[in-house]
Amino acid sequence: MRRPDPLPTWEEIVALGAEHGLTHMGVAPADVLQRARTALHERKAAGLHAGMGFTYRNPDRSTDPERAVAGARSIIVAARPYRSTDEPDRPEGAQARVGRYAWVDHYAPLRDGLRAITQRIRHAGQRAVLFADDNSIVDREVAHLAGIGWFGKNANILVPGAGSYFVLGCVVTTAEYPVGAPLDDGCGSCRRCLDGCPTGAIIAPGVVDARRCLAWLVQQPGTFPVEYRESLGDRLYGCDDCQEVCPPTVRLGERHRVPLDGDHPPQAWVDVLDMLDATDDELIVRYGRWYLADRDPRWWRRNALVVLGNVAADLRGAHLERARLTLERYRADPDAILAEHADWSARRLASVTA
Ligand code: B12
Ligand code: SF4
Ligand code: SF4
Repeated sequence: MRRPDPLPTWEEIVALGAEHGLTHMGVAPADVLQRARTALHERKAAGLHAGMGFTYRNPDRSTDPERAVAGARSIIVAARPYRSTDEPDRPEGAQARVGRYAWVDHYAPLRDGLRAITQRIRHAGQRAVLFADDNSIVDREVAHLAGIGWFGKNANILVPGAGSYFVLGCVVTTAEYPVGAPLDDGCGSCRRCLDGCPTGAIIAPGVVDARRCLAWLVQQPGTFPVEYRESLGDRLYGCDDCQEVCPPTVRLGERHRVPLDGDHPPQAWVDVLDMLDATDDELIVRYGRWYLADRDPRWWRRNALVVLGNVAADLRGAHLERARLTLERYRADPDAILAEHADWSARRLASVTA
């Protein structure tokens, strides 16, 4: 039988992570995440989770590292930047905007880096399991405890000197590494994110009401709330407003940019008329790595119809004609939800072009 390797030092772990683009790393203690557990229970009871599953499905599990890895002693946390070196220009036509984190798959390279660390620790005879955007652990709380960044009032983790355009992941392990300490608040008296959220979803510093948050409303199944349809503007998937107004993120994020590598071309803009003409199979091929409630592309079409209602008035000539025909076609769709959204958009277009 192979003898275990020596446990990699913390410096070796950091170097291994850096090889994979993990620019900031730290260690959190493998204790119950008590603050996050309380917040999940309280916000769920108050309805702020808007029916979301994810970490809310079982708060006692998603806040207990011991249930993720028996005998866990440390949580190695890593951040990988996703602000890109290229900023694709908005093409012509009925274009919808995609949140930066979803332009390409940034979680795949994050997981590659975490996997390399996991394997190195396992070769030393310790247990280690990676989690990134997984329902088993609350990523931001462990990043906060590891001292990777501070909790911004927009609820994102802000890396000092770099801002919040980072995806987060961790390795829960039985190996022991020296733990970090939470950082001091870096927001000060700023409150731009609270004031800049288009729907007022940040109801208190660090507290998002998902019932109003566009990032959740585009993901949830069912009817898009009428009161937030105009606020959706041209967003199809994700919302970056509370980060786009954040001074440290906008200014300092310049220093951490990554090239847009991925299996697909970057999807910063989507032509909603093309989207509304596509088949289910075509949509799954193009956007299948995005979260999709019920695995049903009708929710992407629903979002595309609302965006079309919001952007169609700026279209001209053949684009405008195609938008009108598309909305008329969907108004007669046998899917009552799509027909209702098309009707809303057609009426909005008629009212602003009258
Ligand atoms: C559910 C979820 C969502 C939901 C709910 C978001 C939310 N704020 O909870 C929705 C769909 C809305 C969402 C949106 C987004 N998400 Co999201 N999401 C998650 C997920 C799956 C769970 C988050 C969770 O458990 N929330 C529960 C509540 C309790 O947590 P919280 O709001 O962070 O609460 C803490 C603070 O309130 C803090 N706190 C307590 N007291 C105080 C007081 C003050 C003054 C402050 C400032 C804070 C504070 O302590 C609480 C407990 O930790 C994680 C992945 C994961 N497994 O963790 C990704 C994750 C949080 N999402 C992420 C991203 C990138 C986004 C978006 C930017 C995507 C986009 N462009 O659309 C937006 C940002 C919206 C926002 N402002 O939060 C990243 C965040 C990266 C980062 N740098 O912080 C994560 C970590 C995914 C990942 N692994 O990279 N998301
Ligand atoms: S993601 Fe958009 S809607 Fe949600 S809190 Fe941030 S700015 Fe508001
Ligand atoms: S906009 Fe201001 S208050 Fe909000 S997270 Fe950024 S620095 Fe903090």
